[in-house]
Amino acid sequence: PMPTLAVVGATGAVGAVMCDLLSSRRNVWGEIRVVASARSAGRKVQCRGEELTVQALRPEVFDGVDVAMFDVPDEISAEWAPVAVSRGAVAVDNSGAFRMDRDVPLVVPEINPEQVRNRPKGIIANANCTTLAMIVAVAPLHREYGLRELVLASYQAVSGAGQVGVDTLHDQLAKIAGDRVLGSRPGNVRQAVGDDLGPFPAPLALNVVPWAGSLKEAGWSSEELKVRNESRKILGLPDLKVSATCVRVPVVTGHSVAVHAVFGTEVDAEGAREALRNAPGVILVDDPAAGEFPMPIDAVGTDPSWVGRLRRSMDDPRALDLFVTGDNLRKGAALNTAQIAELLAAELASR
Ligand code: 2RA
Repeated sequence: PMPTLAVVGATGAVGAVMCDLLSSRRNVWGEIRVVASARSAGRKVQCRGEELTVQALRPEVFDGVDVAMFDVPDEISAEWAPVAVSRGAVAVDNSGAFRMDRDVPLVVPEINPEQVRNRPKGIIANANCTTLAMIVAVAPLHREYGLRELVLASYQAVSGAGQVGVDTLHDQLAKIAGDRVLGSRPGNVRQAVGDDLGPFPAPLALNVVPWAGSLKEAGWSSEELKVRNESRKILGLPDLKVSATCVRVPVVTGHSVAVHAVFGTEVDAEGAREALRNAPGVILVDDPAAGEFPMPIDAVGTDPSWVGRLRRSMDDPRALDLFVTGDNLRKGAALNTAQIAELLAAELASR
């Protein structure tokens, strides 16, 4: 029999993309159960051409489930992933609750697929969307040259903050449309947008906001620490130097990262391009003369990390500069989770 899958958080921004993906990827699942909070129970969701009824999150919903995916906030995952495991499922968690737990592997199938089998808690974690977009492109360069340091700035889309982030940006754009004075005087965008900033600390329309997540020690944001800690864990480089500045931009979907990567050996741009051309999950889009760069408007709705603007540093023969864009809801969330779940389905099938 084909394994049974539960999708927890099926009605959220990532859950909706997950249902799309499950409808378009090679089908490895028997029954699919869609699960959400009691508030969403009874709603209908389209998946694999079937209309599925959303079930409320409760322990019994995991009975008979082989793999349970969680696309829910940290505290819901922290409570419910162990419940799913206790009912016999393997949990694949897209929240931040377990990523840095020593007994939970942090898996990116293009990079460390073997880690799925190393799951003493029955839980496998999916990385943060910003880490994922970048790491798929950085890993092949690490294999080639030996990574020592990452200095990066992100350009993160509003859907990283969920559907409420998308609604907030579109509401703000509607409020400012047509007023050609906005953006030319201090404060006038703030006035036009009003007090409702949604999940963001400042207006996103006509602006960039150098902040994502919550305040942590010494002025770092939670998002910046995630990129550092998760990159180290995924690459198996506990001492990797990472300096990240995470920035929110008025883009609906598609996180981008400008990366300065320092390696242990000298690099050459053509060799790096060749490594990226051969890397799984990467598409090289690097023809500035033709106006071809990785950009969210092109990467949205696609699977790979788009990489371009690749240059060898002018001042350090061991460093590369590059720009990466990936769909934060797909590779950054639902797709990576689906790929991990498919590795588990293959493992179950081989038993
Ligand atoms: C964001 N990385 O973009 C977060 C979501 N997980 O807000």
